[in-house]
Amino acid sequence: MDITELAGRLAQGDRRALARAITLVESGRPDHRAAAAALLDALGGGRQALRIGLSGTPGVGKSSFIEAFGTMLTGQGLKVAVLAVDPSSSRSGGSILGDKTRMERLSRDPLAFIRPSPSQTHLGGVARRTREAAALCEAAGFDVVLIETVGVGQSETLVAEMADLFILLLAPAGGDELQGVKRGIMEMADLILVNKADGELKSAARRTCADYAGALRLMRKRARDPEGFPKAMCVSAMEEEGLEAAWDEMQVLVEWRRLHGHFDRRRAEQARHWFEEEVQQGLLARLTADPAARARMAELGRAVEEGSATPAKAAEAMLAALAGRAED
Ligand SMILES: Nc1nc2c(ncn2[C@@H]2O[C@H](COP(=O)(O)OP(=O)(O)OP(=O)(O)O)[C@@H](O)[C@H]2O)c(=O)[nH]1
Ligand SMILES: [Mg+2]
Repeated sequence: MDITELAGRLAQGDRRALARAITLVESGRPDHRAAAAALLDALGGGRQALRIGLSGTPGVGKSSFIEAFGTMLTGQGLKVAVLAVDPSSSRSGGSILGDKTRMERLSRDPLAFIRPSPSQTHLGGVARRTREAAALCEAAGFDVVLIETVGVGQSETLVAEMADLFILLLAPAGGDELQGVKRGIMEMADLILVNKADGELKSAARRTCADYAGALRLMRKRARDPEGFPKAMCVSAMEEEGLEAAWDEMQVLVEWRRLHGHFDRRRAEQARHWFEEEVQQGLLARLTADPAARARMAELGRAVEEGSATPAKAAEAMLAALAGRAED
């Protein structure tokens, strides 16, 4: 299928076209990369979905939450896409699919589209694929794109960089201590949801929620937030409690940001960030894929080892060589 036809079908919301297009952006083959770039270009960036990043440590209830929250949204007639960034290669390809039992309703829902993380180890590659897949879902007419990631390491930052809203999912803590959530991650959150606020865990969830609400109030105010945000709230994915309240808060926040120009500005900044990221990745790829560049790199490396060139001088020569090739 040619790119124009694929773009046309995708824009009509054809799910098979969307699945094919995502497969295309997942491919690392240079000809596929070129086709993917042409496809994204043909689709333009006209349609917007709300991109929601969701992070949380294993077992906190991300899959259960997405199942319940996603089903609530499709119940309102909204089209929901679910993507995942999974940095651990061992689980790749299985993280969402293996969760079919936890997302049983959503995976059968005609208004929902679920796509597992590709089996790629390189986090940068997964990030690009997810960002491009999110753009494809937007073009295909989805209203909400949920991007899930396991809360370990760098992946939250990547997801926050491609989302309009970033949600941190937590479980009720035993004591009154904060759950060792890194400050940097808290600073990215727009909403903290304490899940499992049901049954015996309910009072612990309320305490945890109060602790985090207090911690959030102590943080530096961000220009992109109205009064009272970021917020901490209790939810139960299992009992489907608090989901509508959480959705209401998300909408309040998004409306305010749209009204004050923060929404579009953030998207613009993100686009710029990904452009720079893409150039850097491209340079690195060139460094490893191009035999001439590799040879020059090895040669300069030896010179540095032998002491006949300083690291700074050799690096300068290497970068000049790469820049020269870029102009070819
Ligand atoms: N009580 C209670 N249990 C929940 C709730 N949500 C999820 N669980 C349970 O918590 C466990 C983990 O839920 P998942 O949805 O698989 O969690 P996850 O964050 O997707 O886990 P990973 O995919 O391993 O990272 C399961 O046994 C769920 O039944 C909830 O709202 N209340
Ligand atoms: Mg899961």
